Amino acid sequence: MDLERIMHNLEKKHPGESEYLQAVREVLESIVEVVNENPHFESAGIIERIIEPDRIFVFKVPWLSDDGTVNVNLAYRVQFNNAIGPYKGGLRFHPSVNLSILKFLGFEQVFKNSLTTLPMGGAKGGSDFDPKGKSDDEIMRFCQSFMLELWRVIGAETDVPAGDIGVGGREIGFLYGMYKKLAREHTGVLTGKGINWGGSLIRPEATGFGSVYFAREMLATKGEDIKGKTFALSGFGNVAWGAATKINDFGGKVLTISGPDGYIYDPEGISGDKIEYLLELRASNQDIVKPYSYEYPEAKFYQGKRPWEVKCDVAIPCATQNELNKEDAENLVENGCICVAEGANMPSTPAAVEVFLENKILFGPGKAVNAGGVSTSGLEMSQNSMKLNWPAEEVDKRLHQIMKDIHQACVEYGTREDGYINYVKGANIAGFLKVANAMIDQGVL
Ligand code: NDP
Ligand code: 2IT
Repeated sequence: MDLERIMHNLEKKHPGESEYLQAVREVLESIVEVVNENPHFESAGIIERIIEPDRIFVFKVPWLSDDGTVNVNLAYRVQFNNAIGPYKGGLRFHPSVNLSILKFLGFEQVFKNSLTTLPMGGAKGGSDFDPKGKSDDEIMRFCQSFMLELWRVIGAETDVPAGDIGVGGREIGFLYGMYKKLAREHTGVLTGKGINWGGSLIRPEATGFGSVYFAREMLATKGEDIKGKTFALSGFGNVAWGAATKINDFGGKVLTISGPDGYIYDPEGISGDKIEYLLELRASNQDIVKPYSYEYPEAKFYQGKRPWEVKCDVAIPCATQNELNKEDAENLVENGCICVAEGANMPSTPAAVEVFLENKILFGPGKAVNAGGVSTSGLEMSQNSMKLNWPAEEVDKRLHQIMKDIHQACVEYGTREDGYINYVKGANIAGFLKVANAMIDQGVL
């Protein structure tokens, strides 16, 4: 496989799509040997086919503010690959959303979903709409207008969206309501639904819980445990909340959380009431991080800074892509961090990943670590198909087993001769093989 030629062609076709090109290069670098050992992948054009999405829908979303102003946002659905199951992946509402970001997320989702052991293809969608500061009515009107277009191209057996940044239970409710009205059916077309109308228990917690289950498996390879360890987390959204909760359950201490404006360092640990308090702030649409330091004077707010300067045993970035750079990685390693588990999608820059691998610390890439979210979405789809609900313990048990299985796949494909587990390679190879073999079976499409 001529990696540089493939990347050169892709860059020429999609100039400036930096996140997408970054994600493709990372996967191709990991699988180059496997592709070279399997010439039938090359002769079937698997690489050229797997790096481009099947199709992309782009549409405008007009909506009315409470004061009567007309607004127009841009929205997308990237259907990347459905070789192993219906397209599946979240929707992101954030002002930074563009095609490059959604293509990178859709591409990552293909391999992540393959790792989950469940039959799901990869997709991603969203809009440059900013939910911050909007009223519930405005969010509802936006979601309804968004679904007025999207409903034509999704379906329970075709393409099943879910949440991501800026899309949680409230947004899924409004989106689902509109879909149901248009399609005249009550079906598992979205995941992350409310518990009384088709949702699964544990789905809200699943990405964070799964990330901690995965980190626990990583630590166990070194004879280490979560109990007594200190954790630096970024973000305080859905993923960080679930992770913080589970770290506390396992006896770890969460030292930091962050927002776009800075981070909080709480030397006494963020647990119990403090997590509840953050949930309250979040629900009130306020700036979520700073007020914490007023409520809990033992904590300090560091304006404009990122949590990676704090001494910790384990770091779990849970905010957004490229939020942890080379310097941050060097800081973490220097301060004795032994494990970095990516709760977010692609939060570490390529240079940061290199630092982790060179220093042989445990490094888990997002597509393995945060796969618990979409796995539990897959479990929600199973429950919808069977028209029944599993109890929380059942879902959690399955989630836990899936995370163990993903870890095992990474160990199988990523263990080097010197015994170091390269989870990046392991996850990419394991995820790739299943999709590539399915594509071979199904012919050139
Ligand atoms: P949320 O919208 O619930 O939370 C996002 C968090 O990141 C918030 O704390 C937000 O702060 C912060 N944030 C957003 N943009 C930035 C930025 N530019 N700089 C610093 N902080 C920022 O999203 P999720 O928790 O769902 O998603 C977080 C990450 O996890 C994303 O990478 C997502 O793709 C990934 N992920 C999510 C899954 C899920 O099931 N939800 C599954 C797998 C991965 P604020 O609110 O102040 O803006
Ligand atoms: O990045 C992700 O895996 C998600 N946002 C969850 C996708 C899903 O379909 O549950």
